[in-house]
Amino acid sequence: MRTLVPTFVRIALIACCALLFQGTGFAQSNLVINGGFETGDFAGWTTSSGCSAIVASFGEPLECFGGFINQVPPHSGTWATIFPQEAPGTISQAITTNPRASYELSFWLIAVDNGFGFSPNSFSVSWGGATLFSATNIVTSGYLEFRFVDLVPAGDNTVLSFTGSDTPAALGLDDVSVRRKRGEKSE
Ligand SMILES: [Ca+2]
Repeated sequence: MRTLVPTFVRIALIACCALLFQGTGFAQSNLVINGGFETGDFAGWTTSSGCSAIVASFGEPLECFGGFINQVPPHSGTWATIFPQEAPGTISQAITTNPRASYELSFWLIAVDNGFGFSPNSFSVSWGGATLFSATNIVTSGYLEFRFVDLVPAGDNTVLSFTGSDTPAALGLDDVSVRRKRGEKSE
């Protein structure tokens, strides 16, 4: 279930929907803690992946990963999460959710080849244990936005989880947001 959409279509959709959201009051606060990783670490997130998932800044050495210079830029700010190893890394966060509401998830993903090629790599995202998107050998020329709407929560908490691997270079993940849709019944 890929949601890759040409850039011009995305821009048009975002412009269109930004106006709609403005009109309907859709935009709610981001429920993800440290969704842009700007603490410089995994504050708010859970990970046990060692060097398979790292919060990194562009051009800095990865002490956790042999001192290689990080070639993955952030989407915004200074920091992003990278998945630089053949062994998959996973990060997750339990989002406080209202069982009667619905939610929108957005994040940005990039594949960097460092001159060594993109493949093999893998990436997946799950919401409440259900896989929303999974792909291998992803190729990008820059950050792509992924957006999932009308997500049903698993309960009072819904676990959002990302898993990535990249053998020749790295995948980058940044600006993760989960927003509640306005208009549902209050609890
Ligand atoms: Ca960031």
